[in-house]
Amino acid sequence: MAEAMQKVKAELGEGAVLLRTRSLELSLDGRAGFEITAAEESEPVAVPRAARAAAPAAPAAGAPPPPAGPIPSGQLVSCLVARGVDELLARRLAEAWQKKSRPADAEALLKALARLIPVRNDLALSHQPLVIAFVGPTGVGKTTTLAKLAAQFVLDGKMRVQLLTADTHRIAAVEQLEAYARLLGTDLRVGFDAAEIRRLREESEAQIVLLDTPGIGPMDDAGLRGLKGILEAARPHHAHLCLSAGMRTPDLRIAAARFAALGCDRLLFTKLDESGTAGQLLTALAETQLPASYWTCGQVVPGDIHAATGEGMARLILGGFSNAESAVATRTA
Ligand SMILES: Nc1nc2c(ncn2[C@@H]2O[C@H](COP(=O)(O)OP(=O)(O)OP(=O)(O)O)[C@@H](O)[C@H]2O)c(=O)[nH]1
Ligand SMILES: [Mg+2]
Repeated sequence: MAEAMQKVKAELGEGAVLLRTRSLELSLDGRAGFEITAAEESEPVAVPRAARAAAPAAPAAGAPPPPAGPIPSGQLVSCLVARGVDELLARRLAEAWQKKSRPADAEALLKALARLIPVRNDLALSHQPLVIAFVGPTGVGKTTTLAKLAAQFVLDGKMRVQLLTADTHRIAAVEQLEAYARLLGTDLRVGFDAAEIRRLREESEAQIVLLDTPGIGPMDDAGLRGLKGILEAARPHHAHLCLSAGMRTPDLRIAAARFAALGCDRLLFTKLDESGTAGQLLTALAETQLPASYWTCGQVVPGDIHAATGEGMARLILGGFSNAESAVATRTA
């Protein structure tokens, strides 16, 4: 992969951006290989996404369009609830906004919501190695998201990246990460218990270590205790609690509370492309009081990820995924 990236950079320049990587079982000369799709930096990464957003199938089913013009105060709560915001929270927000001002127009609402959403995606770079953990319920996209960020660090080329996994329970979990490590040309270490994770962290000569953890059901007390032990051993500087936008609000609330108690410092929202609404994410933000770090919107590594901003999150919530995506695409184009 590193060699391939050198070729890509030689062809497209230092700013080359990886759009998609795909393992090929067999290449024409009979050896296994992989296919890379890359673009020059001046070609916005958002181009394929913008194209997708414009396709009729792309908008998540049921996503209401962004509100336009003034929203009558009597409809503010139902407008938020239709976008997935928990009713109690919607009432509290509507009351607070109505005290302040005239009928909320869509743009004012967007700005007010953006100010309410804490975001954080800085890195504590003074630490070496800087350890970043990805935790959360099963199947939310922890490993894929880790791979997206690892690819970005590798492409950036400024830091030596190592992958570390504590997920040795699920069948093929290590193989999944091995495939990414091979593609990215990074080191992968596997820790079978907390003691090994501690040792591997201490021995690491990387500048940044991305730690994958096993998916745990939020009601699985023993699993959560095991995860706590892993996190205590790994002492991550940042721990992204990954939550899927497809989770039901009551489940989001429980998962947010139980995982945040393990010491996560950021919320990372996944699968926005699969969810008709995003207002439910406010419940996780309100429950934990943690900032949002990133949101993901597809399976493409490393393309389908955005750093969270207050405005981006507010657009997601008020206008749905396709609206927020095209806003990002317009700005980067
Ligand atoms: N549509 C969509 N799919 C995603 C996204 N992120 C991950 N996936 C897919 O979700 C599935 C599970 O992803 P993983 O990264 O293995 O999830 P995980 O949380 O590591 O799973 P466990 O380790 O089993 O708990 C895979 O098919 C991913 O390609 C996303 O943002 N959107
Ligand atoms: Mg995983």
